[in-house]
Order: sequence, then structure tokens, then C-alpha cells
Amino acid sequence: MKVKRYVASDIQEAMARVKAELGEDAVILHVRQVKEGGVLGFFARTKTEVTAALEDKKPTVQVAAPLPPLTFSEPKPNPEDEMRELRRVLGQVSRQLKDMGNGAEPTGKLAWLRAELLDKELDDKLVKNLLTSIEESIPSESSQDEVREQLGQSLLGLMPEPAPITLAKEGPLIVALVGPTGVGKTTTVAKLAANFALVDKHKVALVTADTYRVAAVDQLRTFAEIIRVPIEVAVSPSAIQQAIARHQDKEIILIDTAGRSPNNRIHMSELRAFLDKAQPDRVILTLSATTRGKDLLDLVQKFDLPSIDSLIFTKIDETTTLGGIFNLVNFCKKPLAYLTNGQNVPDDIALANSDYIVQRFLGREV
Ligand SMILES: Nc1nc2c(ncn2[C@@H]2O[C@H](COP(=O)(O)OP(=O)(O)O)[C@@H](O)[C@H]2O)c(=O)[nH]1
Ligand SMILES: [Mg+2]
Repeated sequence: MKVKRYVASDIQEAMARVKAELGEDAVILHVRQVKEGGVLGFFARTKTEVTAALEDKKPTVQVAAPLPPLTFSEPKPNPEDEMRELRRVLGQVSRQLKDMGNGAEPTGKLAWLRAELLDKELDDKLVKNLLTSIEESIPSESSQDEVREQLGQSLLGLMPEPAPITLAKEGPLIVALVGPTGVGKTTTVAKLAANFALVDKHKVALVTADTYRVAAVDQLRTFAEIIRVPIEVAVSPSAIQQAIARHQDKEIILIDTAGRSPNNRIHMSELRAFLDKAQPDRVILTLSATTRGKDLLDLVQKFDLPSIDSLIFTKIDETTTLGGIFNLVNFCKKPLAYLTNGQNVPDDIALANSDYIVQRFLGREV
């Protein structure tokens, strides 16, 4: 890779020089204002500095092919995906720069796989462990196909058995969905309620603790009326206890919690107060598959890990890389319960089948 710095009187001039020298394929790494000339900082002129890079050859990493959807809907182009692509390219450039700086260009037979896995947003440490496990499992002269096959096995080995909701207990099973705002908790509660009530003919009650947005209550209430499931609006932790007490004849009580900011301590302690009173049998952390890897890890730590027993990933129809799921599962060792893949209630939800996730990660038809 060729990296070059250009200083010009303005950004237009700098970009013209980048284009003239490095061509249209150059990647802009950095733009900043610099002072030049002058004496002891006086009379210095402000210039624009652009650092640009050009790859010598085509990148060896393959771009993941678009993955097939779980059911009907096609992956939709989405600005977040475009941003992700931009970040991916920049990440790739900065990794290569770092490798060059360290004089540590990845060597060894699996360097191609390392690049590919990092590119799919798998965490550095996880990639290292996977490569070690592959090297230990198959002969070093194995073909790329054999390596990929082993990768699939190693990834499968990472995934705990899926843990869907099962109604084995006497009295109502109390299940609460928690998670950041906008990930799809209410929609997922609606999907689960519809499946339990209409498909499996169980006695269901809904409780919403999301009273912060009028629209949120209405959203679930309208839906509950359609599927003829009772709904309670719990405005306080003690109200949630009373709401649950009123539905002891049900087989499952699904609690939709407020999508509150995990960065806000008051929000999180309110959530905890609701859960303390509700005493759920299961707390399922709901996360969006479109959230970037590192942000996912930050989020999961804010949601009081010990009390969480499983995970739901939503919006897998909106992303082509499922790398974040492996990072997270590997980090918190919690099983997945469900995946959701669209806005349609009640259809766009499925059991979190590990094989499906691995195949999609590997870019294979499922
Ligand atoms: N594409 C897609 N959108 C979803 C999915 N689940 C939920 N949504 C959408 O995400 C938005 C936020 O959902 P909502 O249930 O209100 O999120 P909450 O704030 O966590 O309760 C809505 O527009 C939903 O239709 C999914 O699996 N795929
Ligand atoms: Mg909601």
C-alpha cells in the first residue's frame, strides 16, 4: 500500500492532487488543518493536509455475498449497511497500516482466513482462538474448502444450545424482554404472544412497563386486542406485581419493558425496580443484529449480565454480517432464544438455530 500526505491551500486543491497522483481508487485516511510557515507561530498560514492511501493490488479478502433471508423478505439496502461498508473499508485500511507499522504482516497458511474473519467483524481474540482450533484440528496442507468446513465446526462449537421459551412449569411462566430502545422488543413481544396464543393455543397475558411513550402502549394494546390477549399497563413497579397477580390463570405472561438508554443510570435502575417486583422466570436481552460488534459488547455489559439468561437478535434481515452474534455469544456465554427477520407480526421470528447462523455467516445458501 502507498500512503501519501498532501498539503495544499484548500481541500479542493489537495483532493485534485490526490486524484492526479493516486487515481480514483485512492482512499482518504485523514483530513486536517495545519499551520505552515511564519515565525514562532506568527503569520503562519492555515493549510489543508490530506493523507491518502492506495492499495497496490486487489484486496485478498472476499466481500461477503449477500445472505439469503430466513423466510420471505429480501435484505433491504439501508444507510446503516452503507456506513458499515465504509467502516469496513476504513477498518481494513487501518489494519493493514497497523500490520505494516508493526512489521507484522500476517504470515502462515491461514492468513487469508484471518483477514476474512476480521473483515466480517469477528473480534481479534475470537479470530485467534478460531485459527488455533482449526490448526489443531486439520492437517496444515488442507484445502481452503476443508478449512472453511472446519471453521463451520469450530463456530458451531462456540454456540450454546438454543434456549427457546418452554412452558414446563405450573402457573404462569413470566418472561421479560429487556434491551435498548428501538431494537424491536415490542414487535418481538407481539410476535411471541401471537405464536403462543394463536398457533400453540396457550393462555397468554401481556404486561407493558413501557409507559414512557403513549404510542408504545397503544402499539401493543391494539395488537393485543386483535389477538384477543389481555394486556396490562404497569405504571410502577408495584403495579407490575399486581398485574401479574391478576393473571395467575395464564400459562405465560410476556412483559415488554421500556426501551431505555443503557447509558442512563436512572433508566437502568428503574428497569431493575420493575424486574425486582415482577420476578421473571426468564429475562431475555433483545439486541439488534445491525448493531456494530464493539457497541454490542458495551451494551451487554450495561444490562446486568447475571440476571439475563438468553438473547434474541432482531433485524437479521437488515444485515449481511452476523459476526457480532458470535462475538457476543463467545463473550457472555448466554444461549440464543430467537432470531427475528422482519417487521411482520407474527411471522418474522424463528428459533435461533445455530447451524443456520453459521451457514449464513459462511455466506452459504440456507
Ligand atoms: N427489519 C426489521 N425491523 C424490525 C424487526 N423487529 C422490529 N423491527 C422494527 O424496528 C422498529 C422498532 O421496533 P419496536 O418493537 O418498537 O422496538 P422497541 O423500542 O425495542 O420496542 C419498528 O419499526 C419495527 O417494525 C426485524 O426483525 N426486522
Ligand atoms: Mg417498545
